[in-house]
Amino acid sequence: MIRAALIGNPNVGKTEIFNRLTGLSQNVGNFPGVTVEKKAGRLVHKGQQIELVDLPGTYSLTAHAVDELVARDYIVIERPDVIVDIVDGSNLERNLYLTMLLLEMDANLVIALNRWDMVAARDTRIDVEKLSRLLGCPVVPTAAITGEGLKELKDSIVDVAGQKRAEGPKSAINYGDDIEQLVKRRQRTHAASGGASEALPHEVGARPSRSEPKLNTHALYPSRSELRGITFKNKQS
Ligand SMILES: Nc1nc2c(ncn2[C@@H]2O[C@H](COP(=O)(O)OP(=O)(O)OP(=O)(O)O)[C@@H](O)[C@H]2O)c(=O)[nH]1
Ligand SMILES: [Mg+2]
Repeated sequence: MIRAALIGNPNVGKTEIFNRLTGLSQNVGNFPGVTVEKKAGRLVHKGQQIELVDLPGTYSLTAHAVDELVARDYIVIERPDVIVDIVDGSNLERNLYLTMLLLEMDANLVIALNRWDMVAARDTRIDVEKLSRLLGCPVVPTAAITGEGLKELKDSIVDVAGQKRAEGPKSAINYGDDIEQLVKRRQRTHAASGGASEALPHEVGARPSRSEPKLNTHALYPSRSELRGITFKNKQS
């Protein structure tokens, strides 16, 4: 059984995708301790049972609002095998903020680049391959309203679930020189105190490990300015 969760900003098409993937095999309840509706459903793909949860729409994972708290707790505590991050392709940069937070939490990600029908109708194109390479996870263009790309999305969920999870955090985001230097300084203090000082933001969601207090802050991922290079004007128009 693969346990997967759908996450994304509000109104990006999570429920539309959830309904299309799970059809009628859904049940509705509440997340524990809160009156936030929890929709769970099942599907079978390539002979694999997949349990899918539709998380509340959220811009962030700071847990300041109840929806953020529910989404964050689900990821940290339940640790689903795959997190499907539904990104509104017609509003890419704003949506990628949550993606960055998920990468920081070392989530096993598949990205659905939804509203692809709207992206396709514009004079801007998205370099999907480059985005996938930069983020280090599969990126699947989808149009939930037509069903386009949903088979490929299911393929990616099964593929990613089958990949062996890396031990500990595998990546961190490059925030630019100033912040990276600050983080490095904090890491040194953190290591010197035997990992006893308060947790760094990078560690939220990471499994605590006393023997390995150092964090990987190498620039495996691009800065925001680099990410801007993945959309480009369509020359034909
Ligand atoms: N054009 C287009 N519209 C879409 C697509 N996917 C979803 N929508 C529309 O976007 C609106 C929001 O879809 P939902 O599935 O309710 O979005 P959600 O992410 O579940 O929203 P919240 O649960 O409120 O966070 C609906 O009107 C959908 O019909 C898509 O791929 N293309
Ligand atoms: Mg919804």
